[in-house]
Amino acid sequence: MAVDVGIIMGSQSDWPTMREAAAILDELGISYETKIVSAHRTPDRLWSYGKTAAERGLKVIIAGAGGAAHLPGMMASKTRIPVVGVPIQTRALSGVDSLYSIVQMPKGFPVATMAIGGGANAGLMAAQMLAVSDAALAGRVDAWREALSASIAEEPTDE
Ligand code: RP5
Repeated sequence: MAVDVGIIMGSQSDWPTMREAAAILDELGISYETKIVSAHRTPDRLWSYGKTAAERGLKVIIAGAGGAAHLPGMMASKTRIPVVGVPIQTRALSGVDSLYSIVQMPKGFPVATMAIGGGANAGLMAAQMLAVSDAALAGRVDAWREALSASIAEEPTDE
């Protein structure tokens, strides 16, 4: 069964960040799969995932990695399916290493890079991409955004 979004990550340890993307997709009723695909530890898995992504019907790939975070960029080099990159926060360098590894792609192979730890926004970015050609989803995304705006108090309180 084809799913719209592939959520991939370099390690099990990335899941706490990446499940925030999954939670948004759940909220918005978007189908997805989750896989551990490491650029360094499972390069053959990366290659075959990228090679088959389009024919399997994936429409967006959300890729999270930390440290020497080559997964999003390598995936972008292997498939024309848009890749949303999530730099994972790291202990040694706070995720700046991840961010720099993901964001500076050469012309021709872009990765839409989120903030460090930006799993939720990656889910929203994927949803907004899909909503361009899905009116029902567009309505759900608009409602999600309106609910968030409505939840913001007009004035601060002491509590
Ligand atoms: C990267 O190395 C992963 O994306 C992860 O963020 C980082 C550390 O991985 P583990 O040592 O926790 O498996 O490949």
